[in-house]
Amino acid sequence: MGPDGTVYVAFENEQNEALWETGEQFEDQYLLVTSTDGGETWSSPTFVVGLEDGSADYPINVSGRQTLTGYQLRVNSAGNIVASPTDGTLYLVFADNRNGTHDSEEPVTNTDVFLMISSNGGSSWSGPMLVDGSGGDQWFPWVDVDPTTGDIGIVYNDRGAANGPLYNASLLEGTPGALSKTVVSTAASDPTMSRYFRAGVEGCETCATFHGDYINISYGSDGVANMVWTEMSVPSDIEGLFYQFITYARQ
Ligand SMILES: [Ca+2]
Ligand SMILES: [Ca+2]
Ligand SMILES: [Ca+2]
Repeated sequence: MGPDGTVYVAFENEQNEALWETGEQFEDQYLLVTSTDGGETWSSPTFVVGLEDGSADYPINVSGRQTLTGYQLRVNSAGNIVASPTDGTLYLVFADNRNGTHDSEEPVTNTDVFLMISSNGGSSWSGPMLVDGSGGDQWFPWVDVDPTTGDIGIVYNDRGAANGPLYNASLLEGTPGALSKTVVSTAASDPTMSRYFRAGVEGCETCATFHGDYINISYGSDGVANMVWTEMSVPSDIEGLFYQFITYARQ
């Protein structure tokens, strides 16, 4: 909700076939609807951005869901929208595989986090701005605005420079184009050695098919970022496998 009370809802759908590459069975776009009367009535949807997250853009896991290379976790491209409480600027984040091997029979992920910005209530947008283009996967982004400064924070899962077994929860803070990154997880997660949701497929027997959808950041009135994410770093009752815990941090 913007400082003038306008409500903004962003959502994905698969219906814009003009964005699909040859052979796609689905591919998402982000749309926006707004309400200026507290949700009594809503605008028609307007286009924000097309995504590279279709049926030929990600590997498929044992459950028939999109996943990341070397993992079995179900993932998707979704992020969120937030309106700055200080000046009403809209920020929308998502992650997709436009910088990986996509529209292929054998997609290889290098998903990245992107930011869309609107300074006129969603009438027009700038972006996608690449905010973390590291060579491994970055996914499940969430953005919020620090009400004391107007700066943004984006939390997301992060495999870093290359796609090994481990990932962390990372945080970008600052202004668009001048974001600084810190790792907020206490220890790296290993979703290939999971106590729960084990895929049971050859070469990835103990890979988790689910790691929680999604992770989140919310700034308090004190300007501190409150963050939650799923962490798979704590040894479980089965040797070598890790629990899935909900982890919280303030920064
Ligand atoms: Ca496309
Ligand atoms: Ca595609
Ligand atoms: Ca990446």
